[in-house]
Amino acid sequence: MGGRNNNEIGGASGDTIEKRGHGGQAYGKDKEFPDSLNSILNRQPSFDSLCLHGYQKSALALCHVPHIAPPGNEAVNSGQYPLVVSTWPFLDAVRGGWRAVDSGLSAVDAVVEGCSACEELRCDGTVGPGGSPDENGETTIDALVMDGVTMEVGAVAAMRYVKDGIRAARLVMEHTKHTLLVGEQASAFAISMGLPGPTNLSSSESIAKWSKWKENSCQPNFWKNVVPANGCGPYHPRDSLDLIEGTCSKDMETVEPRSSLVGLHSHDTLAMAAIDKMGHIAVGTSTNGATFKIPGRVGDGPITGSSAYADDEIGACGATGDGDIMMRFLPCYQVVESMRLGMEPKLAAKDAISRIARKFPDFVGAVFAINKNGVHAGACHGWTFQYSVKVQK
Ligand code: SD4
Repeated sequence: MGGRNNNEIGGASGDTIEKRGHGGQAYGKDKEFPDSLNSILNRQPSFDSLCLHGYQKSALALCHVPHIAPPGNEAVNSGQYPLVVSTWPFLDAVRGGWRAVDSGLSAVDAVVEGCSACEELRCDGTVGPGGSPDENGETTIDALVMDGVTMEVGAVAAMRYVKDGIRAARLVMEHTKHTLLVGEQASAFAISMGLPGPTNLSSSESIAKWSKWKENSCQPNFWKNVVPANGCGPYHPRDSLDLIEGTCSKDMETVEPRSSLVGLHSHDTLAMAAIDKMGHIAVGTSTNGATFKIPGRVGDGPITGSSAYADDEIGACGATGDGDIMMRFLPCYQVVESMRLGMEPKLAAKDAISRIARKFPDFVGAVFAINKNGVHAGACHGWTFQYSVKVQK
């Protein structure tokens, strides 16, 4: 899954692709969709207002993100709720969230149900158990939930042995005065509060992936300025004198572009936002984080304002991409605060991404933005991005 190459989402470079999921009818500039995308979109013909919005990497440094509102589809982007949005074509997650809001449950319930559906399905092999292994071959979970009514947040990071990331995050939010629990203590907390575990989060797929990476001399990896530069650890800081004298040439590291570490198929985050029937907003995230991360690494997934942010007064944002870079900029906080100052979602999304791209031109990432009326947009840098939206027909 993931569907992030140009072939999968259709051809017109730099144009937004939007498609209703009924009858295989394509709107907008891109009339033809490849079978892979059509089969996803047509799987549930009753979801005729579940849309995928695709933003393609362009030759420009910043993705070119026009939005084409096809005839008859204006309502989708002109503001409407209830509404559920997620990064990527995580359609089952969106359906899970939609069922909750549609039956009158809260926005928090919706993001928890939606993210949980993806964890159970192990979406993309990067959410829930059995996904992206770290350097030790272990799968861990980062997750967050935020209630835009109360501004309460619960999150877990680098959580081991418990597969239900978003439910653990909700337990933190609802049963503690903390915001973020980490590692084995987060697992112990989740289990003590009734979630199943301890569970081995590895799968045959994650172990196979890890073994292949080991065979490839542990490349690519997230180390820098260490020896050995191009092999497996244990690693040691490279002597700074060596650097000055240039005597390190025999162990010179190949500088990997960031996109080879976090790019196309190495990791994804499910970030989801929901507006319920009362107009209340919540966001949730769940991810295994970066594949082959250094054990102990926490990405942007459980960081408030980075992977997601919600404020009932304004709207919400969800993010995906190179969390190590993105968490330095709190792009989702930026998006919501820009909207507070009057920016439309589209401009706020573009602005947040371009702030990062100016400092890190090779970063890979994307955000979606929604305002409290349900107007939505996305922006990306360095890859092709799609987000999924479900509103009432
Ligand atoms: C991370 N941002 O841990 C997450 C992973 C991700 O698209 O979003 N990938 O860095």
